[in-house]
Amino acid sequence: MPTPDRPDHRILDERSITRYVATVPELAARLGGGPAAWDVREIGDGNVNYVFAVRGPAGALCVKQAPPYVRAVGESWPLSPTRSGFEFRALREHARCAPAYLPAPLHYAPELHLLAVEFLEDHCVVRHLLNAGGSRAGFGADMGDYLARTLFGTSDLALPAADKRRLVGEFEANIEMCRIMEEMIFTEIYRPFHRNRWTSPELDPDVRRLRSDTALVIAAARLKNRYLTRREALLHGDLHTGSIMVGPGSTRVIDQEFACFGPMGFDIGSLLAHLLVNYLAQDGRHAGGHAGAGTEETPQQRRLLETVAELWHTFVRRFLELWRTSAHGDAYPATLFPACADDEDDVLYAERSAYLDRVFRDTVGFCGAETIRRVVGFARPVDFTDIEDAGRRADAERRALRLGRALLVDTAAHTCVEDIVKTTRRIRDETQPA
Ligand code: SR1
Ligand code: MG
Repeated sequence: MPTPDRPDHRILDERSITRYVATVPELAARLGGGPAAWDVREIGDGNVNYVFAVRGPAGALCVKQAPPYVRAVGESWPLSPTRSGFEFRALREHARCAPAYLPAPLHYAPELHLLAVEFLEDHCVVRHLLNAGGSRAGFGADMGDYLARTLFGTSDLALPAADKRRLVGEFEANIEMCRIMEEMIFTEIYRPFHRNRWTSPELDPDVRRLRSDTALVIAAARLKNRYLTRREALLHGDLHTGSIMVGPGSTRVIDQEFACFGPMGFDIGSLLAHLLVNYLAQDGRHAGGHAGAGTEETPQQRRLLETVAELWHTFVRRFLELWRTSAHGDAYPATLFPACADDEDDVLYAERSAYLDRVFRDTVGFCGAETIRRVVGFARPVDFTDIEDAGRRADAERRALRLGRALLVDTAAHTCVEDIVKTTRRIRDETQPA
C-alpha cells in the first residue's frame, strides 16, 4: 500500500512481504520450499518499525520495514524511513568489529526501506527476560566485550583518518533519528511538552522540581552538547535491554536505526541505565513492594548490580587489549608509540587510563540522563509501566529520578563502577518521603 504523503513508499503486509521475499533468490533459498509454504507474522513491539518473522521449511528470516512515521503513534508523527538504511549500514559496520554479537545482515532494499537479517531462533529480548525474573550468566561480560569491540573498532584508535571521516560523513545524515534523542533525552523532559508522560498525580511534585532544578538542567545541556559535538565512535544510538536478545550461548544486539557517531559513554551509559531501572523497578513488581530501608535485595537485584560491574570491567579489559594489539588508526600513531609487551612499561599506559577515565565520566552522566528520561518522557519502559499499583510504581520511579540526578549532577563523585553501584543501593535504601 503506498502511503499518502510518500506515494513512492509502499508499506508491506504479510502477503506483500511474501511476494517480495520470493523475488530475492538468496532470501528465498534460506527459507526453502516456495512462497506457499512460508509463514509470515508481524512480531514488532518497538516504537518505530514493523518487524516480520518469515519462516520456511529450511529456515527463517527477520524482515524489517520502516514506515514514514513513528509506528507507535502513526502518521501524525512523520519520521524519515531512510532510518532503515542507517540501520543496515551500522549493522554491517558493527558486524565487521564484533560479528558474534549481531544478527547477520542479509539484504537491504532502499526503495522499500526494508532490510532482512538472520532470524534469531530461540532468543528472547533481555528486557522481557529480566521482567520475568530471569537472567543470563555472562550477559555483562558479553556486552562489555561487544561495546569495547564496536566502539574501539569505529574510533580513531582503530581506523585511518580518511576511513573514519568517510564513515562519519555517512552517518551525519541520520538527522531525524538523532534529533529524537537530542530532544527526548536532554530537552523536552525538562519543560512542559505534549508527549511527556509520568505517573500522575503521584509524581507531579517531582516533575515540577525537576524542571526548576537549574543544576540538573545545566548538566543535561552540557551532555547534550557532548552528544551533538563528539564524533568518537559509531554508536548503536539506542542501546537498552529491549535492543538486545539472548539465546543459548548467544547475545545479539538489534535495532541500530538510531546509529550515529557520538561519545562512547552514550551507548555504555544507556545500557547501564536500563539495568539500574530494572533493579529499582523490581521493588515495585514484587508482591508487597519495597518494604523500606534495610530490606534485602532479591538475588536478581544482586545479579543486576554484578552485571553492571562485570560489563564495565570487561569493557575496560577488552578495550585496553584492542588498543595494545589493534591500534591501526591515526590517533596515537604506531610510528610514535611502538607496541610494548609489558603494559606497565608502555609509554601509553597512563594515557590509556586517562582516556578510559574520561569515557567513564561520560558513561556516568549519560546513564543519569537516560534514567531520568525513562521516568518522565515519551518512551517509558515496561519495567515501570507494568507495575499496576500506581503508588508502588511512583516509589520506584522516584528512586530512579534520584539516581539519575545523582549520576548526572554529581558525576565527579563517581570515579569507578562500584561508586555507581553504591549510589544505587543507597538510594534504594533511603526512606521515601510521601
Ligand atoms: C519515537 S520513539 C523513540 C524511542 O523509542 C525507541 O525505542 C527509543 O528508545 C526512543 O527513545
Ligand atoms: Mg529501538
